[in-house]
Amino acid sequence: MTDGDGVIDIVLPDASRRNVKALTVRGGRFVEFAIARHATEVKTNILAAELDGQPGEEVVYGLEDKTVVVLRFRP
Ligand SMILES: [Ca+2]
Repeated sequence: MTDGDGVIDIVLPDASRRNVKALTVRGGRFVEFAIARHATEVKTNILAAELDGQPGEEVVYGLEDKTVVVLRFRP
């Protein structure tokens, strides 16, 4: 995923699958810059795609309770 700053970021669930973390690389290290906390587990793959026509990809995934989540990141 890219939020438009030119650095490729990583979005992934944590071990509980209820929190989705966004990581970027700064100074040669992974740095967590955002977290989305949910009451139920992430059930689907996590996809990055351009959805809104604004700079930076959006991230889409589904939860166990059938909620579809769209995250927007801005640099
Ligand atoms: Ca976008």
